[in-house]
Amino acid sequence: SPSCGDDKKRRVCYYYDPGISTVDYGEGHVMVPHRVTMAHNLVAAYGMLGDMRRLRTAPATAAELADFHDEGYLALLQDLTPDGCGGDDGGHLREEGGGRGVDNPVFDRLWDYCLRYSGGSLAAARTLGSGTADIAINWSGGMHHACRGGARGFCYVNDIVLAIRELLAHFRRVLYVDIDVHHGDGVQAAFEASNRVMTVSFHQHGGGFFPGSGAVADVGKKGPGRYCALNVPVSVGIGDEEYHRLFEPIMARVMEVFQPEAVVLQCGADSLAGDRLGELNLTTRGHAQCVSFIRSFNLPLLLLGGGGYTINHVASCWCNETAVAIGKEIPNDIPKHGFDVFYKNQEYKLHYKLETKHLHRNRNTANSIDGIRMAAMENLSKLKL
Ligand code: ZL4
Ligand code: CA
Ligand code: ZN
Repeated sequence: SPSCGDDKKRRVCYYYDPGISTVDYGEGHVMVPHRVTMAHNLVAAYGMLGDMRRLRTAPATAAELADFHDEGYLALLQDLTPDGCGGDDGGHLREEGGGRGVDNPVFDRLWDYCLRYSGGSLAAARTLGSGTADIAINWSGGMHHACRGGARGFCYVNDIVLAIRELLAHFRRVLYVDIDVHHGDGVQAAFEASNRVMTVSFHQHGGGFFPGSGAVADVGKKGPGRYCALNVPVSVGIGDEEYHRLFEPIMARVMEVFQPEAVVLQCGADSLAGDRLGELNLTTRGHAQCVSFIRSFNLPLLLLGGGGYTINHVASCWCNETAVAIGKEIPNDIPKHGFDVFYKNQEYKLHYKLETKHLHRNRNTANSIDGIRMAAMENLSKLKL
């Protein structure tokens, strides 16, 4: 079956900065920036680089980051060193709200890493704004938890907020869709007061799962931006079919009522089955179906990465979604490309299969899915622009 919703080609612009490939969050940390390089190597091995435009990506500047972030926080971030200067508790960055944790370590070249992944998302947004591409891709972006004044959930700079603010200079209304397994809290918070940005997050919710916000009743603060935040919480073990019984009708209605002029899709791959952190059961096809469904609306589209902690799955997922963006069929057999060893335990197939014992028992029911869909539709019916 085809991996994309329609055969029509799109002009795709692809941003990859090799400077992120050796960034290391530290011993044993679950976030591995090298997964983006793995995805890139797969994209190249499948011969897709010739199907996309590639522009030189300059790292962002501190001034560009200051468009959203607090100057004091940026000064701290820029001066941090792994030895602890400017840090707080032996090499970890204080979270906004005062929490201290191992989630946001201070590592070598942290500032440079932030400038590079943000530079990619900003360049991608500018290309869409100029109208010279239909789809722009930056798999190293999608850091949806970062706050104005602090790091949170492995995210230091919120490249998504920066990219959306750039898009707002060109488009009347921007839709943000987040299929990462975690709630897109940082992006929601940044635009809660605005009716020019609608944020929609699908996420695992309940049982203390991070960050804990994003109940279906969470529709944003009182004011003009109310109901421009939509949350679709699901329980452990949801699979493709049930996910799309939510995703497609809800997103079709969002398109009708919000009428966006551009869309940002955060493609966090931690919603895939077998992720180290997420506990959902999506396949690479089910995940990519979100991309092809959003693509079918034919609006300027920014595709970003995000979470994803079983790195061979992440690379397979984003490589396949690059093919979906282009509108190209690619074979399931991973080409020999010198990095094949990473894909041995998925038998060198792009669309990996997991044994049932590696899946999470589905805690969603037909009734719970219908209930969430109806509650989300009810929230959407209250959106008046
Ligand atoms: C780790 O193994 O739920 C960090 C983080 C580092 C290495 C060694 C330390 C071991 C899992 C996570 C101790 C780990 C304890 N190391 C982590 C409340 C928490 C405090 C920290 O996909 N402990 C915090 C953040 C979430 C919490 C998820 C998702 C980002 C995104 C977009 C962010 N934080 C409890 C957890 C490990 C680690 C192993 C970890 N952290 C799992 N979940 C969290 O949405 C990019
Ligand atoms: Ca999400
Ligand atoms: Zn995540």
